[in-house]
Amino acid sequence: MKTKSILIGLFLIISTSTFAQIGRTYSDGHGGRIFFPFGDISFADDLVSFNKGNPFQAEEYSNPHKALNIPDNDGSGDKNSTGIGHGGELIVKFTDNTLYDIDGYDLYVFEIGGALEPVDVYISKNGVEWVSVGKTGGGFSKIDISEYVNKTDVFRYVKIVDVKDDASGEWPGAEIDAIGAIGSSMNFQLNSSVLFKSGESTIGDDKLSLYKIGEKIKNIGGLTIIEGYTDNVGPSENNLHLSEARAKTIKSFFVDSCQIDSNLLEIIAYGEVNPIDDNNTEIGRLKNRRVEIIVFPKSNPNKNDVVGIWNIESGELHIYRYGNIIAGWYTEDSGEILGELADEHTIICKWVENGSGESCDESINGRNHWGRMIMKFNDDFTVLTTKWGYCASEPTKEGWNGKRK
Ligand SMILES: [Ca+2]
Ligand SMILES: [Ca+2]
Ligand SMILES: [Ca+2]
Repeated sequence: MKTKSILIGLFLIISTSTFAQIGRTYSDGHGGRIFFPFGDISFADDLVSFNKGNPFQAEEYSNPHKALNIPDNDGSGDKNSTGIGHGGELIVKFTDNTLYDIDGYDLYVFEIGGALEPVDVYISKNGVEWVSVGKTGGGFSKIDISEYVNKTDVFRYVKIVDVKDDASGEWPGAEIDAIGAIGSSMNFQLNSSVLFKSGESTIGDDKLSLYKIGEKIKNIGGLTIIEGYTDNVGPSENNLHLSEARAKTIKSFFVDSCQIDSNLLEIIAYGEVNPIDDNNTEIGRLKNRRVEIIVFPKSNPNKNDVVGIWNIESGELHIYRYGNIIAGWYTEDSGEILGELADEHTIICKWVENGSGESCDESINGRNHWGRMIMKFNDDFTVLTTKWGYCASEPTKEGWNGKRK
């Protein structure tokens, strides 16, 4: 009985708060799916610039905004991608996340089309100085930035340059659907005018946004960097000190008012460098006076684990894990698994797919076929048994079981 109420409690948490932001897998366009620990926020958000190549595709297939946000090319005639053209250059920016080096691959370029034209990839902290991190192409779109960067560096910009491959076929140049950071932090940008009085470093009355961010930091549980920035009015030395004092104040708030471990909070004072807008205008200066908070996920990889490939009756099930976040996919009907680790041997999740015996009124990730599921693993993680249901009903059906591949 006690177990049941705990399970119901977890379902409520999953269905109301975490689905929008927990990790999930996305179709790689070639029959598999790629796991992004932070889900939808992991992808590039803003267009910085686009220089079309020559020749380039028809205007309607060269809209650079189609390379932003989550991968959404569904293989139909409507191209949700950007044909950058021969030698074309696309620069995008992450705003609610940043890219950093994790173990393994860090960056994924979703390129579509049969030819998979190669592109050179560069990353930057500030949009000015660029680091070359290699090339994608030939069906290989993952990039590991580890040999080019320091472990602690965070990057906000990605530049993609088409390498003018001769064998690019009917459509010249690479077609980019999305650009995502597998190694992704979660970022918050707070305007100093909301947090502080002009020129001061004490927090004003409106603390709600800080409390909310504090909650997220506690849920995510990893290292958090608090960055202070100012505009360029006044001596740069003063601006540096002000940005440092403000970052320290935010850190103290998280420690004292949100009970966050101070060892997990670092501050960096930037002063007037790395402006995000024009310091020659009032609105630009307002935007540049800011605090940025970068939250890294806490990773706890575990050898004996639910993570891996499982043979189930209808094909394969792939399970990924980041902390207690569980995401996966299965080969049948392009299925997705979204959930959390309830204990070492139990996953509470939802399955989501293109077709099933019942269609639900509500949709998840744009799909109406889904249901609740509980996965149980045996002691040595070799056998998986599940209970599942349709839509929001109790997961009581049996028979979707598996063995580790
Ligand atoms: Ca993003
Ligand atoms: Ca890496
Ligand atoms: Ca797209």
